[in-house]
Amino acid sequence: MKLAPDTLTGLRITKPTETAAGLTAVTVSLQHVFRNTDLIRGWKALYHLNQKNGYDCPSCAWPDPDDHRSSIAEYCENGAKAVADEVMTKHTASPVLFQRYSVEELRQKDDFWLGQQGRLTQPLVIRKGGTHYEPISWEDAFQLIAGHLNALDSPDEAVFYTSGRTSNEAAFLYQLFVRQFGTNNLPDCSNMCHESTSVALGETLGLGKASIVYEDFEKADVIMIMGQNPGTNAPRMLTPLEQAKRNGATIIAVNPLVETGLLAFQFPQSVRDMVLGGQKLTDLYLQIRINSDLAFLKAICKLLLDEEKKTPGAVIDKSFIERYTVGYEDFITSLEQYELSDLVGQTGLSLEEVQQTVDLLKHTRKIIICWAMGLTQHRNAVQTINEVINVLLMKGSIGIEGGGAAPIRGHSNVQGDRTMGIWERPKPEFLDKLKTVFGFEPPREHGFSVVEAVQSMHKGEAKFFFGMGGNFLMAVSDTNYTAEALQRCKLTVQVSTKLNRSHLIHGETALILPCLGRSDRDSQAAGDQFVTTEATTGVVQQSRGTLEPVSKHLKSEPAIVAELAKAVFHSRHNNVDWDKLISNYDHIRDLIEKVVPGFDHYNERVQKPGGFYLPNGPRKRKFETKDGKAHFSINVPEKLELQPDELLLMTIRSHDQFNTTVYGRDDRYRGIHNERRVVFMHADDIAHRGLKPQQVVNLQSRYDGKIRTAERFVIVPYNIPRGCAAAYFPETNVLIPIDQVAEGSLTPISKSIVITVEK
Ligand SMILES: Nc1nc2c(c(=O)[nH]1)N[C@H]1C(S)=C(S)[C@@H](COP(=O)(O)OP(=O)(O)OC[C@H]3O[C@@H](n4cnc5c(=O)[nH]c(N)nc54)[C@H](O)[C@@H]3O)O[C@H]1N2
Ligand SMILES: Nc1nc2c(c(=O)[nH]1)N[C@H]1C(S)=C(S)[C@@H](COP(=O)(O)OP(=O)(O)OC[C@H]3O[C@@H](n4cnc5c(=O)[nH]c(N)nc54)[C@H](O)[C@@H]3O)O[C@H]1N2
Ligand SMILES: [Mo]
Repeated sequence: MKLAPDTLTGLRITKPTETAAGLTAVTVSLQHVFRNTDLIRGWKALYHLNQKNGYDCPSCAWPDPDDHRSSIAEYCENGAKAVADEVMTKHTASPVLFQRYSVEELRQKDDFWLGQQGRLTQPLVIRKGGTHYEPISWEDAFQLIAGHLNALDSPDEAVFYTSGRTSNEAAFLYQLFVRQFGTNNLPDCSNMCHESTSVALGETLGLGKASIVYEDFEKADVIMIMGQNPGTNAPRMLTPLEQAKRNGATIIAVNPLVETGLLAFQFPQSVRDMVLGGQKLTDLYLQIRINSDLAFLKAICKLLLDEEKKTPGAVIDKSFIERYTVGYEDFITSLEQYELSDLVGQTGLSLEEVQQTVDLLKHTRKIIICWAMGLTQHRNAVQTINEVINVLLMKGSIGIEGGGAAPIRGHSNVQGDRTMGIWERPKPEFLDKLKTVFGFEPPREHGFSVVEAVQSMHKGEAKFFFGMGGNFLMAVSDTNYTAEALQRCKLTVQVSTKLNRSHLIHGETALILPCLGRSDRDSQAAGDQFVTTEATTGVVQQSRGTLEPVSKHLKSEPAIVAELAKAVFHSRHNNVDWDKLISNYDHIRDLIEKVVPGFDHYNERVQKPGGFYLPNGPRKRKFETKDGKAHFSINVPEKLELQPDELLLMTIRSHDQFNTTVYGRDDRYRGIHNERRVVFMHADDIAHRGLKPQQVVNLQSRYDGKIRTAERFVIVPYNIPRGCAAAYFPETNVLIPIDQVAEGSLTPISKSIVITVEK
C-alpha cells in the first residue's frame, strides 16, 4: 500500500538569507493568519497569544519573559503560523469531507493538503472493512473503546501515546486513568525528542530539565548553541540572545549548517533594527560534521586542562568540583587516552577553531550551553549530552547566575506532560503517591516507549492504540513498519484537532475524536476554564483559550479522558469523581498538588501573572542523584567509518512546518521554495558521484541487509560538510529502521542515518 504521495512540486532555489525575523517575518505571519480566518477572529487570536491573561503559544516550549511582555506582540512568525493552523475557519474537516473522499483517496493527498482541510468537527468512525469515515456519537465512541479495552487479556495490550501539546490537567488525568486501568504503557513524543537529555541529565545532575532561568541568558558571558536552529524552531529565543549580545556576551554556534537564525536577527518591533539591519548574533560559527560533537567536547576538555596547567586555579573550578561532584579524577585520567589531533580530526574543524572556543570559555564561569535535536537523535546521544555536562562541571557553571545547561524543549508542554507522570518508566515515589492519594495499586513494571510500543504492535501483542494528540505514524521512524504495526491493531483511536496521516493508516476499527485546541474557549459546568503548561525553563503558567470553537461537538482533552474513564470503569469503584473534576479544573489542580512535588498552593500561585517556577535542584546546586553529587562521566566517541559512496543524513525541519504539520513548501531562510523533497549535499559530493545539481534521485539506507528507499528527492548543492547530507522529516522517516536508536534513551537516530544516493 502506498502510504503517501511522492510527487515533486516544482523547486525554486534562491540564496539563503543572512538575517532572521524582521519585517518579512511579520508579513508572512499575518498572511498565514488572515488567509485562513476572518479578520476579527484573526486579530483576537493574535492579541491573546502569550499575554498574561491569554493562551500559551501552541508552537514551541520557549518561555515568556519573566517581567516585561510587549503589549503588541509576544509571538513569532512560526507561532503565528501554528495559531493560524488551529484557528482556521475558512474550511472544516466536517463529515461532508469524509463522505466525499474514501480513506484510500485521502491517502493520495499530501500532508500539506490534509492540513489545509481545517479543523475536525465531529467524532468519526471507520469499522472493519469500511471505506469511509462516518459520524458517530460521543457516547457510542466511548462505549466502543470501553468494549475493546475491557476485552483485552491484559491491560499491557493497550498503548496510550501522548504528544506534547496536552495540558498539565489533561495529562494528569490521562496517566491516572491509564494506571488505574493497569498499565504503564505511556509512550510520548519525548521518546523521539529530548529523551536522551532526560536520561543524561537525570544521571549526571539528578533532574532531567534545564538548570537556567530566562534571565540567565542576559547575564551570560558565553552562550554555546549546539544542534539547534532557534531562528526557525524557537524564534522568540532570538530576543534574549540579542539582549545577551548587547550586554557583551559571545555566542558560539555548533552546527553542520550555517543557519540564518544564528547569523543575525532583526527585532521586528525595533525601528533601529529595521533601519540599521539588525544585530549580528554568532561570533564563532563552527561547521561541525554530523555527530562529532562528543569528540569536539572532549577536545575542549583536554584543552581546558592544558590551560589550567598554564594558569593554575584560573580555568577549572576546583572548589566546586570538590564540594559538589564525583568522578573528576577518573574523568581526567580517561582523557589521556585520546589524541587531540585525532579528536579534532573527527569534527572536521580546525585546531585553531577549537582553541578559539577554549579561549572564550577558559576565563569565565558564566557559560550556557543550549542544545536540541542535533545532539539528542544519534546512537551516542546520551553520551554526548553527558559530555556537555562534563564541560559545565569542570567550569563550575551549574547553579550560578548566567550559567548552566539549557536543553531547549520542543512541543509547548512536552516538559509538563512528563512532570504530570506521562512516562513509561515512572519513579516508584510517584507511584507511591498515586497509591496514597487514590487508594489503588498502580502497576510497577515499566511500560513501552515509542519504539517498544511499535515493536509490540507489530508482533500483534499490543492490540489497542490510543493517541492523545500527535501524528504517530509520521513522527515515528520506519514509516512502513510503523504502518503495519498500526494496521495490526484491533482498534486505533486518535484525539486530534486536525486531519493527519495517522487517521488514514489505521487499525481494524478506528476512531477520530475531535478536541478543543489551545486557542479555543473551554466552557464547563462551573464556567470557562483555563489549563496550565510548563515551559522549557520550568515556569508553570495559565493558558486560557478565548475563541469560539468551530463546532459545538468538540470536547476538551480532560473531558475526553473523564468520559473514557467513566465508560471503561463503569460501576467499578475508582475513588475519582470524574464529573466533578471536569466541572471545574481547579479540582484537577488540587489533586496534582497532592501528588506532584512543587505544586503547593497550585490554584493560588497560578493566578499570579506570569506563573511560577518549579523547584529545580541543580539551580541551587542540590543534586538528587543516588549520592547527592553531580556526576562526571566517561563517554566514548563513536568512530563511524563511512564507505566511499555513503553519506550521513540528518533529517531536519523546514521553516514552514511544525513537526509533521506542513504549513507550506518554503524553507525561506535556506532559500528553498515550493518543494520539500530535496536533499542538501556538498558540491564535491555531488560531482564525485557523477550527479548533477537538481537531479532527481532516490535515497537508500541499508541496515542488516535490508534496503529502505525514500523516492524522488531533488539534489540541492549546499554549504554542508563533506560526507554529510540533510533532508526534511517526516518524508525521510522511511529510511530509519525501527531498531536504530540511541543507547539508553531509545530515541530513533533521526540525525545520523547512513545513506547512499541512487540515480
Ligand atoms: N516552527 C517550528 N517550531 C518548532 C518545531 C517545528 O517543527 N516547527 N518543532 C518543535 C519540536 S517538537 C522540537 S523538538 C524543536 C526542534 O528544534 P531543533 O532541534 O532546532 O530542530 P531540527 O530541525 O531537528 O534541527 C536540528 C538542528 O541541529 C543541526 N544538527 C543536526 N545534526 C547535528 C549534529 O550532529 N551536531 C550538531 N551540532 N548539529 C546538528 C541541524 O543542522 C539543525 O540546525 O522545535 C520545536 N519548535
Ligand atoms: N526523522 C525525524 N523524525 C522525527 C523528528 C526528527 O527530527 N526527524 N523529530 C521528533 C520529535 S522532536 C517529535 S516531538 C515528534 C513529534 O511527534 P508528534 O507530537 O506525534 O507529531 P506532531 O506533528 O507534533 O502532531 C501533530 C498533530 O497533533 C494534533 N494536534 C495539534 N494540536 C493538538 C491539540 O491541542 N490536542 C490534540 N489532541 N491534538 C492536537 C493535530 O491533529 C496534528 O495533526 O516527531 C519526531 N520525529
Ligand atoms: Mo520534539
